[in-house]
Amino acid sequence: MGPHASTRCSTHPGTGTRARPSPARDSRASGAALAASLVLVSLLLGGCTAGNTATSPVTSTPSSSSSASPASSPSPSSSTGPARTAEPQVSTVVDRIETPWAVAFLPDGGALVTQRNPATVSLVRDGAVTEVGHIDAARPAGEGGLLGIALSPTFRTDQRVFLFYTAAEDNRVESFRYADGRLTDGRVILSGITKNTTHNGGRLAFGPDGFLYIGTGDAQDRSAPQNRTALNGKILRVTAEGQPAPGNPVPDSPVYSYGHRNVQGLAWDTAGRLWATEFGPTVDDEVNLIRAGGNYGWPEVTGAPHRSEYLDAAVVWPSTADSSPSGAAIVDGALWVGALRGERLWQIPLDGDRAGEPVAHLQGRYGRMRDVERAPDGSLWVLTDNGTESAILRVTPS
Ligand SMILES: [Ca+2]
Repeated sequence: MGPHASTRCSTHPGTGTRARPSPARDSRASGAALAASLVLVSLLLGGCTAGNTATSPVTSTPSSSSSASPASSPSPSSSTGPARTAEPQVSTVVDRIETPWAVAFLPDGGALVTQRNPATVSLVRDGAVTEVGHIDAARPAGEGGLLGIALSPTFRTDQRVFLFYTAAEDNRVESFRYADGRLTDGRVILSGITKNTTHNGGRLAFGPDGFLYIGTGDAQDRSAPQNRTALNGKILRVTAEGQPAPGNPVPDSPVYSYGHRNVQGLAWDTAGRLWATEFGPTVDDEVNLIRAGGNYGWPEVTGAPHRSEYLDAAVVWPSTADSSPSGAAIVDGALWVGALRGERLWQIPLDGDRAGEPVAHLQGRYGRMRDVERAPDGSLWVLTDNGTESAILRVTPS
């Protein structure tokens, strides 16, 4: 199948490729387990039971010239830290759904949810889940499959929906028309993003500038993120037709920022600043404040090493066992981040271009969290990632 083969969308469940229903695991599981073990060892050696700074997230200003030092905060499970907020209220929207990965809200109040492994797009309305399309060209494997979704900023007039998925040859973005409960008229707008069983990126979001931003991963090619002509290890910025957006740092290139390992979340604040989450290796999960043309360091550096040639992360989790930050959304002046391995919802207060100390919510109560999106009513929808037993939650910050 050629890279631009059209994708047939079916409204019939059961057609096309089906993936194993078993829950997928992060490729970093063993490494993170090792890191957790090391932390445990350090705890035992240190003889401490609280105030474990080794696993506490730290924040830094994005400027490498800053003198900001890591916060010596207590562990997130401690109740003595500053600026704690009450646990948010949680209700269940969908109590059982297979591998939901991303959600986009329709103007009519429904929501479209991608499901990675069955490669289906489903309509969620009033708690009911109805399949509206199957991406036959998707080839789910490992962390790949049907991933991100974004609605056109002019959806009311053009009905276009954008999907990121892993195909036979590559990762790609295809737009469809969604009307009358069906996806039709598939048009591949960007292909040739290298795929792998891990590090596929996959997040899609339209920015306040009306252009489509695409988070990609390094697909285990460590040369790609620092190669400014490669599509992997980047945040890309393109038009709805997949062309490089005007004003990109390098003319006629879709690359917006580089040096990323595996971008998973994209969210803009009210001032138009873009914040992005990214998986670290076994250390240094990151939240980054994204600047056009910025180099975020991978694979040369991680975290916030204050090196002049790289932009520091705004938030660093030294242990990926605490986070593995995935989807993100901004509500009430805070960045809310769903954690996969961390199995919690992180609230990160934002103050201009500074990120405050992350606060953990719902730890261990709902399993892994894959996506967080702001719903039209101002609540957060959280998509959990527990294989066939995943759920969609409605979370209302207190
Ligand atoms: Ca980085």
